[in-house]
Amino acid sequence: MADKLKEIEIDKVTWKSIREDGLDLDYAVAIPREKANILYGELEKTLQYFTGDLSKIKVFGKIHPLPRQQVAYGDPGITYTYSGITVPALPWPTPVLAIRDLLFKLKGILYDFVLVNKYRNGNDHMGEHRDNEPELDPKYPIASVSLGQERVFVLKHKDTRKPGPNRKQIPPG
Ligand SMILES: O=C(O)CCC(=O)C(=O)O
Repeated sequence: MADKLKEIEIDKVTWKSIREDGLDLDYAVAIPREKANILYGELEKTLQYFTGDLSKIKVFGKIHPLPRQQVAYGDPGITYTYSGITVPALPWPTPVLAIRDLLFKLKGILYDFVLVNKYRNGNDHMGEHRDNEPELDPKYPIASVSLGQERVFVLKHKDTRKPGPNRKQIPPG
């Protein structure tokens, strides 16, 4: 697999960008479909998702099962805390390292941690969140690699929750 991703000619990857207030996003289809499918199959064979307490989150003091499968990999000793759980970074599996290497070639950043989310079906999801945990270094961009079926990725300005002309109280009736 690593060889397959190494074949990608990074100079030929076409990037697009969105720059808005509070948003600085570059995106591309960097992994051609055939390679992406092979990589997905390899990940399916290799990854084992967290179970037990590591597959639950705490929201407003209540424990809920995660509405997706999750596992984390990274350099030794790294942990990541969010929504009331602390997940340990397991040692990098080969196909995940191949993605890390590709990101290094594309962006010159050697990532030290990844949280893998698997959405088993259309009901699995990720809730609104800000990725502002203290472990995340704001100097480095978050990289997101999406494999499998097409899914909707929604980006919202943090102020959309504030009161404003588009937010009105609706009386009952
Ligand atoms: O699965 C995705 O692409 C979203 C992941 C995400 O937003 C996160 O893990 O913080």
